[in-house]
Amino acid sequence: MTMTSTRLKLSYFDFPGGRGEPARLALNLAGIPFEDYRIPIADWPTVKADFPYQQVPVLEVDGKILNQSNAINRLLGKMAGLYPEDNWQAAVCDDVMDTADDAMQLLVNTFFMPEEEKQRVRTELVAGPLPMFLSGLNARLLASGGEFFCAGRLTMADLKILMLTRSLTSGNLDHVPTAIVSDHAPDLLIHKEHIEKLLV
Ligand SMILES: N[C@@H](CCC(=O)N[C@@H](CS)C(=O)NCC(=O)O)C(=O)O
Repeated sequence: MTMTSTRLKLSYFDFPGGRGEPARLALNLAGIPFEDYRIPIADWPTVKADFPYQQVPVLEVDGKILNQSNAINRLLGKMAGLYPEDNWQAAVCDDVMDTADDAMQLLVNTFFMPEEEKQRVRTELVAGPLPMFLSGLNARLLASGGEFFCAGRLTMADLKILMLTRSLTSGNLDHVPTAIVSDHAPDLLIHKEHIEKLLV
């Protein structure tokens, strides 16, 4: 697939996080032109049925549809030079991306809970499952040298983890203390600041 002949359209919600933002960041970092369809949340009920699984992100490549954020991340990561060429490093990149999704999904499951249940479930998550994922990811980062998650350079894995640490430190998640990252994964906080600087 040559970049010059490829028309790309990425559809995702209009906020700097979640499952679609790493793909947007990768395309922007590599200077690859694409149609950046940022769906206003208010429009979602109207446009949802236009997507094959009624979910986003969705990537169109010369009119062909690709679903699933990490399939999109792998394809665009390869096009952008942000996916490891070495098989083992690529597998580590996949491991980290999927783990970021598993950790974030715990919180996504609470988004539409009634307030009392949300508080109870999030308090339980903060007491066990989230620190477990964070300390595991912290160890993963240190095992690969502490700067990047794999291949000794910026990859899609770093962009995925940035979405997790951005979200957890944002203060937008009631009942989740923003210090959860510094308390359980101090190196992930340093990683966040380091990766944010590479994006500007
Ligand atoms: N496994 C899918 C999950 C996609 C997904 O859950 N997308 C969410 C946004 S992050 C969505 O479209 N939510 C709106 C809805 O389900 O109505 C992926 O990784 O792309």
